[in-house]
Amino acid sequence: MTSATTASARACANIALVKYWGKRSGPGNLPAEGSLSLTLAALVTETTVTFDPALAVDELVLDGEPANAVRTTEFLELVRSLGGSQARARVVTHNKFPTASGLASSASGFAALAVAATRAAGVTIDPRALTRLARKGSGSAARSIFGGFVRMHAGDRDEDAFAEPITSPLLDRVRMVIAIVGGGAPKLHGSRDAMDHTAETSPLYQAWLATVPPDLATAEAALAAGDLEQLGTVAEANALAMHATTMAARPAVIYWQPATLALLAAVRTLRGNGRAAWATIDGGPHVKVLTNVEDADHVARALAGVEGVTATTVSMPGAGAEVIS
Ligand code: 2P0
Repeated sequence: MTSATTASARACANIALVKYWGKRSGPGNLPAEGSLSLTLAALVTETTVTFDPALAVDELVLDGEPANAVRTTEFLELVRSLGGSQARARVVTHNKFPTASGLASSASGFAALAVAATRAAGVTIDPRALTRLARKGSGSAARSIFGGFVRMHAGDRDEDAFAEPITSPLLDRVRMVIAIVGGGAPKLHGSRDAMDHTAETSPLYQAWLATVPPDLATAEAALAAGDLEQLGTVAEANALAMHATTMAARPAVIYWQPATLALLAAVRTLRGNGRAAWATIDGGPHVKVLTNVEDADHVARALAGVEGVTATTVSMPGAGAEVIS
């Protein structure tokens, strides 16, 4: 019997500026359209994977507690199919987030798992293939393989549905303020089920899909030109279109709380006062605000004063997923 092999990895979550919301049918967790994101230094997951011939089943420990390993095992089966270790694995993962709820932990989680598991299994894999592997764990995880601005391609086939980094003069200047909306309500709708439900029942879904390619083109042009206003404007509009689509699903999927709307109003006020501030919202009530290094602290203070906001964090762009031991 061979001995246990282990590796640890760190990955940052990412926030989409042009959202992924809807899958193509069939295997491989293929997105219906592309997406574009910013990886964030403030949202870090660290994961250690140990392939151990003494284990009978895969085990998952999430933030110190034993957790359901079904999705982890599905993912580890993909790693084992790449020809490295065939042993079961113990996965110990920790989200080092300022708060635990609804902050893209599946993106950082599956990116860190992809890096740690392939390394621990002894599988050699190039970065693009690693993004495709991470995508099969969670669509947004493909983007967390890279730091900074990242473009996910929907492609026509499995091989074409990968993520790649995008260079931009904005990378040094951009910041994201994360405003956490409290209330303690657990997330009502997991993203995976909610996007399938939206695709099946929302009369706005086809219009949403038609919105994404031109929004991607606008966002990429803004990144190339270093135009934060253009990037922020399209990001806010794209997020609101995604949420309009989910709200029109039957029955509706509504992620917002009263503080979410209050934050959107505060962001408009900040812009009216000449500040750089554009909002985006994911599968939860929190609001993330794209801003620049000059305005980040002012924006964070303003958002902290909105009723219902329990915490704010200013994040720099984060690095790509990497092995840490
Ligand atoms: C995104 N979200 O682009 C969008 C916007 C949430 C809102 O990707 O089913 O957990 O695992 O592929 O990646 C969340 O969905 O979905 C997500 P799966 P995932 O960031």
